Order: sequence, then structure tokens, then C-alpha cells
Amino acid sequence: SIQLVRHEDYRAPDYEIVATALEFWLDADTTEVLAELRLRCRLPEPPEYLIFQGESLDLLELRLDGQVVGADRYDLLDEGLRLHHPPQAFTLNSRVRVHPATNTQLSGLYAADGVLLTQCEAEGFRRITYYLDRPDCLAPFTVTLHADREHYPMLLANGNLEATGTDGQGGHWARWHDPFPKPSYLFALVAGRFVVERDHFTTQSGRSVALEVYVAERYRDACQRALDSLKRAMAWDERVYGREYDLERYMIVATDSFNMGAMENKGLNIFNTKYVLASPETATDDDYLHVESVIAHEYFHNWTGNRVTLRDWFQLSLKEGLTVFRDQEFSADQNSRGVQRIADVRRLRAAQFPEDAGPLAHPVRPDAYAEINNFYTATVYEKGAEIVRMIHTTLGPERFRAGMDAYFSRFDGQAVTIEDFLSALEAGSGCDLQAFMRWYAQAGTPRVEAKWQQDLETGSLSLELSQRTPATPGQADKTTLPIPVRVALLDRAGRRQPLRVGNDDLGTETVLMLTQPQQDWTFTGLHEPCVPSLFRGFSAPIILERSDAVLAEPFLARHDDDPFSRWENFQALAIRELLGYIAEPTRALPSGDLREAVAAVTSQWPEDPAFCAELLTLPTEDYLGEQMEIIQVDAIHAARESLRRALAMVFGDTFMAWYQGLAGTYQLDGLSMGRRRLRQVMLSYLLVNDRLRWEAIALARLQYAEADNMSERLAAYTLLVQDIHHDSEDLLMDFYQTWRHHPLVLDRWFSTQLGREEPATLHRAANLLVHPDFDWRVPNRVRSVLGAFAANPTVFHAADGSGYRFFGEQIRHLDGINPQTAARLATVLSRWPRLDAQRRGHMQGVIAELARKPALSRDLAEVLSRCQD
Ligand code: B3K
Ligand code: ZN
Repeated sequence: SIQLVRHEDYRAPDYEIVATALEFWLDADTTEVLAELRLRCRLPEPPEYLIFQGESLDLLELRLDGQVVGADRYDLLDEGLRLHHPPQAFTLNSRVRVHPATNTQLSGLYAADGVLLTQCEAEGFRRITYYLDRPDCLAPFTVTLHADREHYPMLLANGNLEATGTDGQGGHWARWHDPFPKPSYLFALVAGRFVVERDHFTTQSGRSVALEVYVAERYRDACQRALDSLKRAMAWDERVYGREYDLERYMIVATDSFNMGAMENKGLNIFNTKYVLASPETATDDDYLHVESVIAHEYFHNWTGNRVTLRDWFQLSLKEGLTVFRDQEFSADQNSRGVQRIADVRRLRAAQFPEDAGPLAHPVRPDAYAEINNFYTATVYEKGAEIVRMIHTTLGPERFRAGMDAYFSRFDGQAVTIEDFLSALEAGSGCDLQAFMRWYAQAGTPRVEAKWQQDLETGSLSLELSQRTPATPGQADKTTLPIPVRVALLDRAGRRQPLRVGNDDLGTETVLMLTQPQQDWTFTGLHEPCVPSLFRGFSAPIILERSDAVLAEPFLARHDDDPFSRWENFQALAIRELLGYIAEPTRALPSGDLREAVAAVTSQWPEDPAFCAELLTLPTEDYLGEQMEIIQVDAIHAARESLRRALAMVFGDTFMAWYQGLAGTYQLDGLSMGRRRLRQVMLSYLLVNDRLRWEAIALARLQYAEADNMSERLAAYTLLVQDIHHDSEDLLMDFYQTWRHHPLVLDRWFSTQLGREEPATLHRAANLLVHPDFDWRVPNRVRSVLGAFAANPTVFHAADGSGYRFFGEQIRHLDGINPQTAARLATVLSRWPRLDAQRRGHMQGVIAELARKPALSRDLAEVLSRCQD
């Protein structure tokens, strides 16, 4: 069985590392690493032994205070090196060899595209040298890099560049020093040939910081967006949190071979090219938005994560949830707050709600893990961000800021816990936040039920809210949570009414705290009929069940003045419509309520096209599945397509007029992006309008051919290629020929065709895996095939199980190459409990089969075993 690390077993380290000096002789086949660690015991008496973590290291030499350590003084274990009778204070020198070129896991030091680079979070540093590889062990680092000058003209590490020189025979070296003590997971080095795009930023105290983006020559012209976003993020963190950058330079290096999005290594971020590069010809509007938010996210980690770091990995959400909250707020300030909130909630519901409702459910602060890389989840990130947001909502911006000031001043330079975070927020704000600890400890999405009643005679409206959280694996009993409910009361014309409770005047919008299983509030002075608008801005990550839904939703979908809430109720109408149709497929679509809501939107020219696009986009098939006890895969697909057709038929002329009228020259401001997005929604409807279809196909082909930007080109391309009644082989060929040398765009060529909802897609996927441009070692490419395949509802969920089996075979293969990415992709296998009996059996069969694989990685073994519980 799998060995678990438990939160309750945490013990502070016996030793501290006073200083770390590393020297590398870099080479793709064999790199030599010399480490000098100055250690000091934190206990009165040194312990019997001390374990330095190490993995896949060839040990060449070990010295203690300069003397060679005899073989009787240490053992090499699976997890590292055990040193017996360590002195109270000593210096340990180790010399090891590692092999970057064969490191396909992309954890530790690896080679990609002629570059040598590192990824250490969470536990990659132990694949570079023997170390106390844990986040609560902080040290200043001095790093000297030696390499061949021809192959590796640039040598980068964390901190400030101290000295450079030549080694003779074509070699050179560089020495970097990072004065800020840091845990090993924030270490990074990069060696290679790049072009550098430069800028600078003057901090609030007047220091000039050099900003540098390192990319391969072919990406030279695509760095502007990253640099702009970085400068805006730096200014925002000064303005909103008073946080200033602390080193002389801030470097960002882009690579095509990366397991995740990006990594916040101190002063030397390493990024997946997907989140750095953006040019109009290659990047979509969404790509531009993602670059902005990921650049900001990694920058914000400099304070939330780096300056104040984690005591242990159970606290992961302390940096991730908090930093996601910060990047969401940054993006909301840069773009449209309402549309940003809708996008954030969509993501939460698409990834986190299903996770929280299935076998992989875990608290935002998990209790145990086998492989920590498996816990970089939507729960830790997105639900973690929602908890911080609820605290922000509860305290209000000023008290929240005072709390954050206290957090930074108390804990700068320390490795801390979520309790520390809450206690600093309490000290700074003067409010009791202890109850929020339960949100970190309890898994599962709470359900809140709302009932209300108005008495027009007495002018009182009573609102009753109750909460319950369903059981999750290993957590049968649930406790009551503090749930902030942002409310307003709207009259028939949609005007907000004054809120009076007892003698308190609460303005026209307020936050009620639901802290009990059930609670009532009575509002007075309301002599006109009102409807409560609840959970405005999605003030808590819950599922709302309102007893008046049938009446309230159509009204709120048209009149709510909170954009999130309006969208939410609009979606609710569509869901009701679709579920009704699935139950009774002879029903006419669209029915009155939805039709009127859409008519209200389409009756006037869209002033806010991005928001309009959100309103007119139907809920995804996955989200519809979430609303059902047993997910009826085929019925959902059929119903959603029928509704799209029906809406397209009723509103076709408006949609065509909007499609034409929204055309404009390419610009990157929010309004232009919104117009493009809405235009794409229009086009997708027009393609399913029987009357306008041929015209729409011609328009889409024209848009593909003539667009001067990837946003419009890819939108048209995707609609045509995924239209199974349209022959788009010529487009596939054209797209491939045009973009075959641009990896990020070529990823789209792979993934788009796997979105075709027809049985032949299975065969297509198999062919793409042996395509000359497919590469198992590049996670973006692997995800563009396997991720896209698993996201195709009809093909992945084919009733005969063929989709699951095909997918399982590929995961098995990938596990031998890159376990972290294999385990991440495999999480879709957790969806079986909600499938019908036949599909469930097939999916469970694939899980069981995979679990029997010899030499299964710890990563995949953990995911599979949790899927089987
Ligand atoms: N902290 C990194 C994620 C590391 C994942 C390790 N498996 C990126 C981020 O959240 O900013
Ligand atoms: Zn992060």
C-alpha cells in the first residue's frame, strides 16, 4: 500500500542550513554538482542521525568539515543519505552527478531544446543534490555555474549577478547570490542561448529594477505583452498591498517543455511559453488574458510564497489560494470586473465542484498525501482563493489590507501556516476569523437553501437560509461554515431597495453572515413587492437552492444589476430548459422564459459585448452533467445541440446582423476583445441555423482566410473543423502547413480536431500519437492530444468503453516518461461514480487495469487508489 505523509506528523527540522553554496559544471549528458552546506543543530544535543533527501543522484564524494566521510558514517537509502552522529555544527560538501538529457520527468535539472533548466517545486531539488529539501528550511544561496560558452552563452540563477569569468577552452562561469533566505523549492538555474527583451520598472521608493524576458530567437517579437503585464502587476501590488520588489532584476525564461504553467523561483521565473508569448498572429484574446494573469500570479508570489513561505506542503493553499485571489483581483481591475468574476466562477465550477463531489475530494488543506504534486488541485488553488475572497468580503477592503500588512510584517522571512495567516489577519483587522479555519479543513461543496416571504401590509420581508454539506470520502460528518451572503432586494423595476434590519440601516446592498445551520433575517419598510438577489458576485463557493427559483430566475436574468447574478440566473434558465427537455424530449424549445430573456438581450445593440457573450453561451455539457444524479452523456449532448439550434432559428436574423456589425479592426482593448468574443458566439449559432448555414459556412471560411489575427482565425477554424457535417480536411492541411513550426499554434492543430464529436475521432487520436510532430516528452503536446481527447464528451465517454480503454493505454505509457503529467491527466478517471452502470463498469475496469501496471509511479498510484476507494 502507498505510504502517506500526514499533517499531524509534522516536526520542525533538527538542523538549520546557515548558508548554501552550489557549484555546477553543466552538461546535458552529465552535470556535476558540488554543494557546500553549513549546518547548525537547532536542538541542545545533536540527534543520532540526519537524513538529506536525494533521488537519482550518483554520489562521487562526501566530506564533513573537510574530511572524507567514511562508508561506516552514512547509508544511502531510497529517499536519500543518512548521516550518523552529525556534529552540533558542521559543513557538508557533496559532489554528485546528474543526467539532464534523460530526465523526462521535467523535475530537477533537465535539458530541453538545447537549454538546461530546473523545476524544483515541490520536491525536485533533491534530484539535484542532497539537501534538507523541505519548505521550512531557508538559506541564502550562492550559485556558481560553469558551462561551455558556445552551447550555453547565458548562465542564470536566483538573485543578483556577482561575478563572471572564463574557464579557458571555451568555458565560462557566472556567480549569483540571493541574499533572501529561501527554501530549496524556489531555487532555479537556466543555461542556454536566448534573445533577451528588456525593460525596467521604478519602484515606489525609487529603485530601478531591470526586467528581462529570455526566449528562443524565433519568439523574439512576442514578449511585449509579458513585459507590460509585469509592469502593471508591479505597480498594482504597490498600490493595493504596498508591496515593493526587492532584487536588482526580475528575469522570466520561457520554455516549450514544462509540466505546469509557470514557476515563481526567486528573481528567476520559469514559464511555459504558453503563458509568456503573445503576438496577434499566434495568440488568441484568451491567450493574452492568460499571459496577463499568470505573469501577475508569479510576480505576486514574490511576497505571498517567497518572502513569506510555507512551513510544510499541507499549507500549500496559503500561497496558492491567496495568490490566485490576488491575480483574480488584479485582472478584475485591468479588465471588466463582472466578466472576470463570471470566468473565475466558470473555472471553479468546471474543475473544483466536480473534484469536491467525487473520489478525489479533499480539504483545501489536505490531511495526508503520498505525492504532493497531486495536490496542486483546483481545490487548493481555486477554492482556496474563494476562502480568501470570503474573508475579504467579510472584512471589507480596508480591514483586509490592515490584516495583510500585519501578515507581511509579522512573518517576512518565515515559513508559516494557515493558522498564522488567520491570526495575523485577526490582529490587523480586529475581527475574529477562527470560524474560517473550518473552510480549510472541510471538503465538499455546501448547499444553501433559501426561502423568503414578504408581507406587503406590514412591509416586512423575512429571509430564511439554511446550509448543509454532503459527506465526502473519509469525512462523513460535516460542520457548519461561516458563509457570507451578499444580498440586495430588488423591486419589480429592478431597483435596489433600502435594507433595514431592526434599527440598522444597511444601505442597498449588504453582506449577511450565515453561521448557523439555519438563520432568519427580517427586513422592514418594504411596501412594494421585492425579490431577493442572493450571493451577488458569488460571495461564497456554494450551491444555491432557492425555493422560488421558477419565479425569481426569469426576473433576475433580466433585471439583476449585479452582472454575476444576472448571468447566473440566465444560466439557471438555460439549465432548467435543458433538464426539462431531457426529461421530456417532445417539448418545444426554447420555452417562454428563456426565449424572453434572450429576446431582451437581443432587442438592443450590445453595449457590453463581452458580457453579452457570457449571457448567450449555454452551460457546458460537463456543467449540465453536474446537475444530474447520473450523468446522461448522450441526452445532454442532444439536448444542448437542440437548444442551440432552436435559439439559432428564432434569433438568426439578429445574430447575423450582430455578426456583421461587430466586425472591426484588430485592437487589444477590452471592448474589441469583447466584440470578437460575441462575434464568435454569433457565428457558432449561425452554423446551426438551417436557413443560414450555407451563408455562415462561407462567412466562417472567409473569416479563417482573411483574419489578421489568431483570435478570429482560430475561432472560425475551430467551428468548421469541429462541425462533423462539414468537410474541413483542406483547412486542417492549410493550418498545419502554415503553423507547423510554431509549437503553441501547432498544439491547437492537434487539439482542435480531437473536439469532433464523432466515433472516428478515436482513430484520429491514435494517428496523432504517431504523427512526426508528436512528442511524449513535451507536456503541452501530450495534453493537446490526451487532454483534448478526454474533454470530448461523446468520444471519451463512448458507451462501449473504447474511449476509456484507449485513454488508459496512453496513460500507462506516459507514466513511464512523465509521472506527474500522467497522474494529472488520469484524474478524469475519477468521474465514474456519476456515470451510468455500463460506462461506470468500463471506467472502473480501466482504473483496475492501470493499477496493476508494474513499476507504477507514486504519482499515478495515488490517484488510482483514491479513485478506487
Ligand atoms: N507554484 C507553481 C506550481 C508548482 C507545481 C509543482 N508540481 C506555479 C504556481 O502556482 O504559481
Ligand atoms: Zn501559484
